[in-house]
Amino acid sequence: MDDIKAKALALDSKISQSDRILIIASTPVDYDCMGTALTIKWYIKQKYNKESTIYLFANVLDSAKKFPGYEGNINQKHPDKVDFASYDLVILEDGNALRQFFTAKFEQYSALVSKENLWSIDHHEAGPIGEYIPEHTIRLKDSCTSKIFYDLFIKDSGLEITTEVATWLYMSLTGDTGIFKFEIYKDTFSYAQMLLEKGVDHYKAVEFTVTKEMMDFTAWAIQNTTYYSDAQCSVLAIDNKVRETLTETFGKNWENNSLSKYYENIFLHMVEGFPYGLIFKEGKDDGKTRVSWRCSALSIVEVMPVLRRVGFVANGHRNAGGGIIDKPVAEAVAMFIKEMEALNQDSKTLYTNL
Ligand SMILES: [Mn+2]
Repeated sequence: MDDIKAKALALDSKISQSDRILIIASTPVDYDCMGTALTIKWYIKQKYNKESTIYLFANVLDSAKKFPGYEGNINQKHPDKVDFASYDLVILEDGNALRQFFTAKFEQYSALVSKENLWSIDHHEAGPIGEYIPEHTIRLKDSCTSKIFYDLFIKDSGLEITTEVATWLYMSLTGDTGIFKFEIYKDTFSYAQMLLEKGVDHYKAVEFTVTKEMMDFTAWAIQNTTYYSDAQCSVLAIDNKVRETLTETFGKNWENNSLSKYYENIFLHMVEGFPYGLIFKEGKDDGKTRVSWRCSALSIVEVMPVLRRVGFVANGHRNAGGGIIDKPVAEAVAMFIKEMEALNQDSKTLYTNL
């Protein structure tokens, strides 16, 4: 913790010395990366009276663009259009891999920022960024990245957060905890209480509805899920043939609309006996397979190391994350399931029975 505080002080002093500051929000875009970016920008303005720029290099859903403060503050860019070397401070927030900030061509783009000028704030498991810039990585296990920023930078700064800032922080928190379902720590509720006292409207902040299309997709996905009992996994596998069916049913844009989000929220790891839920999807043109997973907080096996063992590059939290492998879907699923079955044979069960 002292080490973390020392790093926070060092970043604060870097902010005070910098004139061109860039904040990059992580991919996939969510309330936490947006709320954190806006809060950092607000802090830099309030404390140092300096402007800063927020970029993200990812698809942003229309629903995400409704995040308060998005318009006019958060800019969707192509990294080719950014003069990375012209910034004297670049802050990466809410992700542990360079790929989440600098796209698949992260080696090319991240090389344009000197390590001296690159900082990271994050609440995920340890990842490549921690190895790349260990002295500049502020990483703690907590509910969301914006809370880490609040605790280390704002809380004792004397700055008074407005209702708008509190709303960003609250939406970050409720977004990343699934409205207080997971990633709960001893101080999560006192923090939420403090934000409510700043005037946050809870119901507005957590308002969430699903489009009919997303609900239809959810029904399709549940029906097309495969259950692997011995591996205690449920798997939705989307290869290029399935993709064609989906395009016929839901139109060309089904992928950009992130139709699987609601399936992820309500289904993955919820079926008794299947505490590990995964979606494997083959890339349209590259033949690579992407995976995303959710598992029960009572699960015993950590999915990320298992995925890495079978060849995935995987990142995220213990109980939710994503990865990629240069293999077709069927092969990737088979390798993963085999590994999980072997673990189950050793331990008889892969989760804590209540
Ligand atoms: Mn987060």
